[in-house]
Amino acid sequence: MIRFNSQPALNISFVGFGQGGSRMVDVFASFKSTDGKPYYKTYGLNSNKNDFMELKNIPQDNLVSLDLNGFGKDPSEAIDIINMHDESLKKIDNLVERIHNKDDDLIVFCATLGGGTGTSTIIKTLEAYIKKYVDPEINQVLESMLEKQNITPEQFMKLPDDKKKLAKVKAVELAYKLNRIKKVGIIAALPVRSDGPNTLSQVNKFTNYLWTLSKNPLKAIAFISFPDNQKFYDDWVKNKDVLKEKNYRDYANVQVAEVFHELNLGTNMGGTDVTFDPKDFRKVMLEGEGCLNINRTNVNSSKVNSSNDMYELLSETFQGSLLHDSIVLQEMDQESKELVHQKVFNVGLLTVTNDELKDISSSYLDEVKESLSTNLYLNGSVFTGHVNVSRTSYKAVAYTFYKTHGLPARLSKGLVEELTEFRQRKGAVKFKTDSIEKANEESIDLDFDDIKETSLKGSLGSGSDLDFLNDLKDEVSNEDEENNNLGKNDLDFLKDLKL
Ligand SMILES: Nc1nc2c(ncn2[C@@H]2O[C@H](COP(=O)(O)OP(=O)(O)OP(=O)(O)O)[C@@H](O)[C@H]2O)c(=O)[nH]1
Ligand SMILES: [Mg+2]
Repeated sequence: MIRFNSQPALNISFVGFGQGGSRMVDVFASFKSTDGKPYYKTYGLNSNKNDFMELKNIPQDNLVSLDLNGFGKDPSEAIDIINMHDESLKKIDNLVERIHNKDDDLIVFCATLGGGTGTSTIIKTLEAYIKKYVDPEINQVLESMLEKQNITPEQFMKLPDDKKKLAKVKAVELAYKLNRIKKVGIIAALPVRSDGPNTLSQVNKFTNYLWTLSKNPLKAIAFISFPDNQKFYDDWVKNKDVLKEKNYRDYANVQVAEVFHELNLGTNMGGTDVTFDPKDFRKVMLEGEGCLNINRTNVNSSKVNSSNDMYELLSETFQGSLLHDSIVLQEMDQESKELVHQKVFNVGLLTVTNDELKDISSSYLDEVKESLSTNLYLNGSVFTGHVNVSRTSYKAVAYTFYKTHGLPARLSKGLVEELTEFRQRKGAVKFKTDSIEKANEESIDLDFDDIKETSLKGSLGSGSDLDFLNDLKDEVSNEDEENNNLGKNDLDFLKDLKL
């Protein structure tokens, strides 16, 4: 890990759900400044106390146990049980109150999807958080915006739906700018293929739901990141002789935590006009919505002789992803033969070299920026920065990070496809196992498009209580947001529509 000599650009609390999520947060909790102070506030939630035994760094007082007996890797059932269990709901509410504090810029929820506890509680906690700290703020801000425009609540209610939604989006933007809303980021790891069709099918549903929520500006979700355990597993198996982590899970947790931490410190180095401005880091992480794509690559310093070499390094880095399959941003539509683009929000580019390379011109930053602005469907700006570190670092490193409405390939078609392939492979064998047949049945009519526009009603679990899905009713479509200028906070546009 590169140890940047700086403080975090963003103050963040990390909350881990289930065993995997808590272990991931335990790595964030291990990062300490030279005076021994942790960089982050960290919390963990699990179904029973024993599950906390292997954690070393999250403060004991910040570990919440639902005192239930685990959920046997079944998130749908877990949701149903929690919904019926007042004690658990109360504990989740208390946790929500604890993690919301005025010093933070961001709260990040972490879970490794597929287990019962992590998958269900990340969703229950997110919903409780939005209900308590997001919805009321939006409503209050909206009320005062309407008051200023002399629009009564009754008049507002009579307006067309799309105008009401747009007014709400503007209220969210203003509430965020007034620092009345703290956004939540989500890190939701995807399971390995060998977790089997039942898990993949369940995770498919839950990622659908999280993805739909994440793209809805009214939910104030800063980003969602989908680290892929399959990728870490494959990497780990290939390199295990040289890696210090004893299994792919630890390797995954370290990869995820380190790159977030490096970005948070590396973008706050200050000093010269080429260093990254922490306010810009804030913009990349907190503005816009969607899937956060981070990449980091490096070359040996001896391979870098010119600004052009850095240009190559940075451009290549932008094409890939560190934590999952790459995300396709431009694709030829086979029918129309037109290039179709994924929406990309603010982009961050950061390079790090050692002192020996300090005379290389930083013009490559401008050149990569120019090329991205020309070629991408950008819904924001490109922010750049460069840092010199001491001679002891022998690598030149490039980081790229941005949010997009595109998804990692495995998620966009993979989880469902993997399941179908699994069924085909097993097709010759007569299956009697209910769980597999059920998994197939549930996923058979799912298509990638479902991830974008599905209404999830009734698709999670046994469906005895799906109240928590009701919020989806007021989902704001991408078009509303796209066709309007979110920079303006006033509601002038409503005046003409007043009834
Ligand atoms: N990246 C990563 N994945 C993990 C880790 N621990 C478990 N997993 C994976 O995460 C998925 C869910 O497992 P857990 O987190 O143990 O499950 P849980 O949320 O505690 O839920 P239950 O034990 O079923 O109640 C499985 O696919 C595991 O292989 C971890 O430390 N890191
Ligand atoms: Mg567990």
